[in-house]
Amino acid sequence: MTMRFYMTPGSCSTGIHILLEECGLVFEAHLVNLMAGDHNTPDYRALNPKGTIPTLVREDGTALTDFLSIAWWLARAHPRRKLLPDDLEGELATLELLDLAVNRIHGQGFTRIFTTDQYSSNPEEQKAIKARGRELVAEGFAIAAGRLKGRHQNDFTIADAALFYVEFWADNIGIPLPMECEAHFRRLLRRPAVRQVMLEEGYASLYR
Ligand SMILES: N[C@@H](CCC(=O)N[C@@H](CS)C(=O)NCC(=O)O)C(=O)O
Repeated sequence: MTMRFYMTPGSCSTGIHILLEECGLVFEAHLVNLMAGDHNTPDYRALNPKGTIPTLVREDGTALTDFLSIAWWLARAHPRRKLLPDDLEGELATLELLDLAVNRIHGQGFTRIFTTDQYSSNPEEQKAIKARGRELVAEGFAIAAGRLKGRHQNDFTIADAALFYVEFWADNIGIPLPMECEAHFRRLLRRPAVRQVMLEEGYASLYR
């Protein structure tokens, strides 16, 4: 069976979309409209009980339901694409950066900014929650900038795809990126797989 990729344009699934393109894989893209609540339907919940995207249903019918495990599986299942370094230290550095982007910058920072009402319905509290989100995002990018220093310019691992989607969000809502992250974002925008994904997800006109 063809792989099925459940995604929402411009969301965290964009990072996985890039990795699927980098691997040159054939898959069916299934759009999940979060605003319409597609992720809460019984059919979707049967695939991914957390009701989140991305979800990847593999050729054997088994589903992976979070960014980290999908990215890790793609890298391990397609070793020739070199999406993970061969050495242990390189692998650990990738895991750290992946965690920073997905769990901290996205999970703790952007989640407070984009889904503030999940934290409080009080407008005054919401202001403070959004401000804390921006602080966490800025701190996270400062750490990421330090990790990017001294890396080989052509390196592209699963962590780069994760850092890309949070940089993309920052760029879209006007959060300034540290110099190293800005350069990283611009460099990735030139990769053919990233250009393809931007085109397919409807963002090509923003990044020519
Ligand atoms: N840590 C999860 C985060 C996934 C996530 O939060 N995705 C968001 C979109 S960027 C989502 O599905 N939101 C809908 C919801 O949580 O109700 C992962 O790595 O997959």
